[in-house]
Formats: sequence, structure tokens, C-alpha cells
Amino acid sequence: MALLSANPATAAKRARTEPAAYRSNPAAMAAANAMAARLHMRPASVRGVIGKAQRLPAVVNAVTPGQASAARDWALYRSRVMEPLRIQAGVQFWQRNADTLARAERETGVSANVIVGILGVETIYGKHMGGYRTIDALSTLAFDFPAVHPKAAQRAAYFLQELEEFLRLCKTQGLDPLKVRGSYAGALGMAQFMPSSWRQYAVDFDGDGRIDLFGSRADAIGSVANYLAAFHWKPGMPTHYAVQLDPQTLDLPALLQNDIVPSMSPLAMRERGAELDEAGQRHPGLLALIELPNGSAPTQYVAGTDNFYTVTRYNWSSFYAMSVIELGHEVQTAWQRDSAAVPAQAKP
Ligand SMILES: [Ca+2]
Repeated sequence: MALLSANPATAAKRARTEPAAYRSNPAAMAAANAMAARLHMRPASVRGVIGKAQRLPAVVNAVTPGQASAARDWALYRSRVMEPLRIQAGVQFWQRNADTLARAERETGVSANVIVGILGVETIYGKHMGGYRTIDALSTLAFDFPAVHPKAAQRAAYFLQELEEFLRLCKTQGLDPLKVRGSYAGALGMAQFMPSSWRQYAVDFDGDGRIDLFGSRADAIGSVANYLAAFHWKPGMPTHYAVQLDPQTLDLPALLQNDIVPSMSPLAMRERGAELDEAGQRHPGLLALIELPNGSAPTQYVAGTDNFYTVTRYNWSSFYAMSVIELGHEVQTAWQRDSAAVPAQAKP
């Protein structure tokens, strides 16, 4: 009944004028004090920064489960990634950074086309690095993670850790924590690294003495390569093979039981009704059957290798990995075609 008697106009006005900054949140201020000791910073200074963070309702909404989700549709997802503008930006990126990409491939063994695929899917080569103030996004996720989420406590703890890593990063890189912007989840720069990944895996690849994932394409390229190498990218190994399912012998539950973790030999896959292409049959390691549902259309399948799995360590999704791989190949093909066309045009 109390709810019914509340004046909606007053409530709306309060919502507009109420300072949503975390300075008035005791849990946030206690966390700031605890972080200060570990960061070797003054408690008042960390409280000052987190205290200026704003709670972002859009960020809460983005991580709130619910809203009947549409059927997963790989063809639709793929079409959104493989836009002509993104491919064109990729070709330009490859032209401008060919030497750096080649050096990254040489030093880490990670294929340049996968690096190009990741930077294209993440930010269209730095064009869309995210407009949320990172201090706001991470504070909101750390202190106001929606309780309805089944793993709310775990997720909040993760983002609290990332908030601390973000402040450490700002301190070591000389960034203003109130100015840095990124994704709603706190991912940063062209490569969209979380702060902890930046600290662990980002590298200075242009040799200027600092790691700049916002402004240095070389640092972004080197960091993506280093990340994939750290997650056991195997030089020269394909990411996946074509596969055909045989309805006579198909045992789909057995094929899918370990999800995207490579755990079957080519022979074991065949015995369960998944027939690999020629190269796949000769694959020396283990494989996973990757399921790509297409809404109401037939599901697509490929056989993923250890390298497919490595790409999913960047973002834990088969759709993500497959789109990165396909974009990388598409850009590489277009770039090679363009490069081959240049001498021909130069002829009299
Ligand atoms: Ca650098």
C-alpha cells in the first residue's frame, strides 16, 4: 500500500537529482580503503577517485539476465561482423601495419589474420573503443551487480578485482582514472583488454617504453599476439576443419559432451558420425565439434582445433571465435587481392 501512495512525480524528481556517485556508498568507500593499502596509495586519494564514480543504470541493465532472448543465430551474428565497412577498414589496417603484423607473426607464431580478425571484431581497428567511463562501469559492476544474476557475488568480486587492477594500471601508465573510457564491462583500447589482462599480457611493441592500447596500433597488435601465444596458440595449426554429419551413425550428444574443448581424435569423431575433410582426417591432435545454431535454419558444424579453443580464451564464445577467424580470412584475401593489383595499375 505504501508503494501506491508514493507520489510518482516526487520519485522521478528524486531520481534525477539524487547524486548516484559512490562517495555515499559505504561498501565502496570501505573497498577503496582496502585497495589503497595494496596499491600503496593514500586512502583519501582512492576514496576520492571511486567516490566520483557514478552508478550507470545502462551497465546494470546490460548484465541483468532475463528478457526472453532470441534463438541463437550464427548467420545473423556473422552478417553483423562481415560488414563491407569493417572489411575495408581491415584491409587499410593491414596495409598500414603490414610490417608490424609480420613481425608479430614471426615472434609469436600467431597468424596475422587472427590478430586482424580480433581487432576488427573488438573495435573496428580502434574506431569504437567504448564510450563508458571505465571508473563508472567497473564501480557499477563491482558494487551494484544485479542480485538476480545467478553468479552475482562471483561476478561482483571479479569486477572489484578489475577495478583495483584498473587503478593500478592508471598509476603505472600515468592515465587519469576519471578520463579513461572503454566498454560497459571495463574493456580497454583497440584490443579491449580487461585491466588485469593489460597487466599480464599487454606488451610495448613499438619500443617507446610504454604500453598504449589506445593510441599505438603496434602495441595493440603485439599485445593480441602475446595474449594468444600465452594461451597456447600453436604456430601453423589450422583453427578448424569442415565436417559433415552422417545421420546413420550420428551420436550428437557424445560429439558435443565436451563442448568446445578439443577431446576427440579424427577417428573418434568419425565413429560418432562426424566425417572430416581430408586435412581434418590427417590432423595430429584432438578436435571438438563446434555447434553454430542458425535460429530456425539448420545448425552448422565445424571441427575446432586447439587454436580454435585458444581464440575462445579471448572471448568465451564459439560465435565470437568463428567470426574472428572468418573476418581475418576475408580481410587477408581482400588485402592480398588489393596488393596484387597495385603493380598492375602501375604499369603503363
Ligand atoms: Ca608502446
